[in-house]
Amino acid sequence: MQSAGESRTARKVIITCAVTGSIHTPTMSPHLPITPEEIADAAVGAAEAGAAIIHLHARDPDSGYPSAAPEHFDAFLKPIKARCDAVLNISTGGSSAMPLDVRLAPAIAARPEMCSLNMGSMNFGTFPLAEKYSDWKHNWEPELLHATRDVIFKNSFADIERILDEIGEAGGARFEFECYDIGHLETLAFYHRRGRIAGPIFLQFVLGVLGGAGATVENLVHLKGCADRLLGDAYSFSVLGAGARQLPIATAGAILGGHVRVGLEDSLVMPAGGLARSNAEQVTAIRGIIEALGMEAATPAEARDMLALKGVGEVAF
Ligand code: KMH
Ligand code: ZN
Repeated sequence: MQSAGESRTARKVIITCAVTGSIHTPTMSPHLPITPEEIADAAVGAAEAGAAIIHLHARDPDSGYPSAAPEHFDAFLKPIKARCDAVLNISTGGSSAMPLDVRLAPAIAARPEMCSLNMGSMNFGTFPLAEKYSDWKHNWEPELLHATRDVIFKNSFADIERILDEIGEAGGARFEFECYDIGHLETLAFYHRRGRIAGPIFLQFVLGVLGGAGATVENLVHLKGCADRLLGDAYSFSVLGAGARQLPIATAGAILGGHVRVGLEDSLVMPAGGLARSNAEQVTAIRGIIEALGMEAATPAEARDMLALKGVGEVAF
């Protein structure tokens, strides 16, 4: 047993902050970053609050519509890189409505250190969000949400292999492997067994998306048990809970030995109620919990080391 005064090394927890995403729409929160300046400020604020990784999507600056146009990414990638040393992780998920070529264009152009990789096709229902609002800022918002009743978020085996080849092998990026259910873990393990995915694997458990596993501690414990059996010590994991259970589920992830993801992409609110006023507010909250549990937020340099990233000198922005 550790005695009083005995020194110990705190476990380092990587905080990822996903600052805007493609699920939430401008009507839902005035704090959702839309323009390149807002996205850059949100990213830098999150990094200053303790996020080591910033997960990035872009938006059309005029309408707020989710965008994967390389020029919309260009408008904030360099400015963020100039202002902080966080790892910049470019989404390859884009939005479920985008074809794969469109989704991959910004990551192919920017050659980032890290990208998301969604490990299976699925329903990705955001249409229940539309029931909460009536006075929309833009007509596209309810249309996009309702369209998810009949859209498959397509991530076929061929799509996954293309991302592994073009963005991993050729571009030098490593991945945030987004797994929403048990089948996605089986697919990840399949490619690991085949030698297509080298360790260290960074697995993101995505809980709470309609169409995937719900945001419960029971689901997280079960999924982690499956991942342990399938991947052994080849992986570390992070946890995101979509919606109001973001912080409790991230806390459970930290307690179970994992890393955490927060940000307005995944939840617009704070656990005590009310809108989060910034991404940094959510980072500060989870960082406080991590520190209260005797752990520490990993720095970007520590995250780069843990995840074997190629380094910021190797990106194309
Ligand atoms: N918005 C998350 C639930 C991606 O960017 O590749 C899923 C996500 C997908 O982060
Ligand atoms: Zn994302």
